[in-house]
Amino acid sequence: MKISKYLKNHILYLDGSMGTLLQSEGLLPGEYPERWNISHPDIVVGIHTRYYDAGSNVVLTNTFGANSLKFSPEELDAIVSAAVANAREAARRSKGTQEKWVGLDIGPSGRMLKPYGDLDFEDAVQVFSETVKAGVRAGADLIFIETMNDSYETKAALLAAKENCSLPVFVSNTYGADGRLMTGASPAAMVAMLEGMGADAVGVNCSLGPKALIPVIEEYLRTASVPVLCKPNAGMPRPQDGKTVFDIGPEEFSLDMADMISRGVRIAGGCCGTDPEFIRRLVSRSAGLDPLPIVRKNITVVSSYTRAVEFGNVPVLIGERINPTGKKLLKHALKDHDMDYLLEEGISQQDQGAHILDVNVGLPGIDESAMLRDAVCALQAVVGLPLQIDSASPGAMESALRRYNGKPMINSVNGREESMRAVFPLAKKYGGVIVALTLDENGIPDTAAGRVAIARKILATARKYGIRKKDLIFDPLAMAVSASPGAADVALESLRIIRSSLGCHTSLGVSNVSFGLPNRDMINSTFFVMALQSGLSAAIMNPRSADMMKAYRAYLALQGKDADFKEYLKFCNELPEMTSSAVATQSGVSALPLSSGSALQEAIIKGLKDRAADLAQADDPLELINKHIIPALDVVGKGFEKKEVYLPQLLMSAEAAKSAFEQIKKRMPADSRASVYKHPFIIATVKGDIHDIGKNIVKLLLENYGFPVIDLGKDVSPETIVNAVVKYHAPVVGLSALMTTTVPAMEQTIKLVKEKAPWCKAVVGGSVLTREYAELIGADHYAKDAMETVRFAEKVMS
Ligand code: B12
Repeated sequence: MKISKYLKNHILYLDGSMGTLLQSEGLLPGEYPERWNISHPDIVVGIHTRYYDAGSNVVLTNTFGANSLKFSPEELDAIVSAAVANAREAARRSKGTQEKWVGLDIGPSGRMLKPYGDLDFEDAVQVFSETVKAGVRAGADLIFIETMNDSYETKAALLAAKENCSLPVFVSNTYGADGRLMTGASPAAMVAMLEGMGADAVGVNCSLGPKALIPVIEEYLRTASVPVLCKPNAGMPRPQDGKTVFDIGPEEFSLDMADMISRGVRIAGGCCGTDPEFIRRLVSRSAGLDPLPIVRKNITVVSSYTRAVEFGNVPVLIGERINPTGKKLLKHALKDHDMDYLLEEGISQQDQGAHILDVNVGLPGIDESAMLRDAVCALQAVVGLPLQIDSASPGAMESALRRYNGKPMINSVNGREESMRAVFPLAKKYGGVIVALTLDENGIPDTAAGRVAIARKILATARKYGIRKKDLIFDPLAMAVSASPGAADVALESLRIIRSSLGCHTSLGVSNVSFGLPNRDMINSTFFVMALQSGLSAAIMNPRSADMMKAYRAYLALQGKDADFKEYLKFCNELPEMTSSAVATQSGVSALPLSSGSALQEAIIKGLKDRAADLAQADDPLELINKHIIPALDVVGKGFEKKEVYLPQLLMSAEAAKSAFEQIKKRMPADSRASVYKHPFIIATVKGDIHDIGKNIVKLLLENYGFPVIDLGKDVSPETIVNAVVKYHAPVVGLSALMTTTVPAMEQTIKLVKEKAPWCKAVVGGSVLTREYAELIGADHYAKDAMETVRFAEKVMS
């Protein structure tokens, strides 16, 4: 039977953990479990058989880490085909009479994707494609992508599956205690993206124990129209007597999972710490439960890498400023590939309250495909808002949709056959909410009835491509009233009919209405309110226009959509600072202060690399570091701690700080006294820690003061550090650690230095350390900053 058909009326049971069971059979730490498919097939078949015997409908192949980054193409193929054969053999051997399938298991690649890692998105797609193709050749029944903690990598894996097979694809993510993926995505954002791309089931695995996952699962159940899966750990893992243990046993697990099923979960299994007994109890405990129906949610939603924006709650504001039409400075920026300019436009619209950003980079003589892709990649790295990808070129549209980290808005399709033929397949493949313009081969109808007829035609054609009504937003086109006095009325009437008769959401480029008239914002803001009153769901507008934002805030307050007038009052407080409408139509650069200090901090906080480098100009480099770079990173670090900033943003800030630092470095010539010292100062960030900005500053200042420095880099083992100390007979070793979890590695290194190189002094630093703590772990000195390190080096080395 097809698994999708089975899911209509049944609960589907998965298996439990594989890794722990292989370890108990003798798998050694560091050994690749995937190789056991070939070297120990009986053990692997035995484990799968126990799961089928326990009642699993799906067992996942032992291929979690089987990818072309770890294995040669030949070995990958051999592993995957053995793995599928092992699972198939287990299905044959098992006495269980339930329906059985073999799922090709795909875990994360083990590398981070750009911009926060070094793996290119397309390379990641390629890596997952190889595994998918091998799985299909070997005869897997479905693809199971799991334990993904980054939305972008999840997209790469799902795209690889969709491009290389027609098997069902289940996608499971791993959430932290904050209810988000490591890179920041909320459950609603993940559901939006994955469903948009056609995942057949979505859900959660690993992460935490079942109870702690309830809020995440509830959000999946609220938003997903496909079956929701849950495959938790047996509680939180913790170390005990050198072993990893879990708090929850099979009985409690089965009770918790039965609760999940009665909430609506349709696919259930276990992850780390679970075994066949957990699955047996889960199956018997939930045997009498009727599966809840899977309900279509009809939520119109777009997403960025962190958040989902749903239509229908409050009217959605789509910032229109990233569009070169009539903007000289933006045209120049695009021609110069000046991404920081675009980013500032994006950030300033976000600051003013936009929910989504329109991105249009179409210019004659420009490679629009490359530019739109680059603009989308740059924007999504620093701006947390979903993007509306705006292009008339299907090629450019596809290059941007591919790289987009979420479910975008697609601007636009229209009633022309040619347009629908080009846009709908893209929307079907990559997901997205499509803005549909009510015009066709005969132009724009003069009447509301004519425009609504085109909307109906677009809806019917979209259905043929498998695109549902909820993923279309109609723009009935606001024409200039100066050219046609009835234009506003026709647009408003169209809005009313589309909302009430077709039940679809609507959008309008509001400012078109005022072309040719003076004081345009006056007309625009009044028309905006009239449109909102007529059922407008989203407006493409200028969020930096005070008039437009006044109208919007007042409208929400009057509609009772602003609890306790919170947003209204906040807006009133900020109003005096807001640029006037006239100024707001100029470039985004003006929004940032241009004087050195705070502008540099702001550039770092916002992750603007080139701008940070430009601003890192001052006579006193140390002051620049201490008063601007470090405080800016502190702001970001605190935001990260409070879960207001996510890893990708932290990374962009670090990149901006580094580029400022590079500038400073260029202007600090090394001291000529270098030759005075016979032995070098050795410096490193300790094992497990990749923070190196502070360490690099210390190094720079030491060199500036004439000390020869050997920098061993970051994530350096105690042995490597000690070997260098001995080799160079270094009088001082400087160690950096920024995380509580890496201070033990620092302690270990100091111990080894004292043992193998007793002459060498250890000076330590990094934001988690204190003088007392440094003493406790045996350091000779704690230096709170780079200058203090220099003073210590002078004392010891001179
Ligand atoms: C930038 C940054 C990053 C960047 C690092 C980029 C890079 N190339 O360094 C990226 C994005 C990669 C990153 C990753 C992570 N980070 Co981080 N990161 C930061 C951040 C915001 C700033 C650090 C920094 O560069 N500060 C500026 C420098 C100049 O200051 P400094 O290092 O303290 O250096 C000064 C002194 O301490 C001293 N000093 C420094 N080194 C040395 C060495 C010697 C020998 C001496 C004598 C003195 C000395 O002199 C320096 C100059 O005055 C901090 C928050 C913060 N404010 O500290 C979090 C922070 C350190 N990160 C944190 C975390 C949790 C992580 C991640 C685990 C996140 C994740 N979930 O993946 C990963 C860690 C990966 C790993 N295995 O290391 C936590 C650590 C929490 C803790 N207490 O353990 C922090 C504190 C953020 C937070 N508040 O939660 N991070």
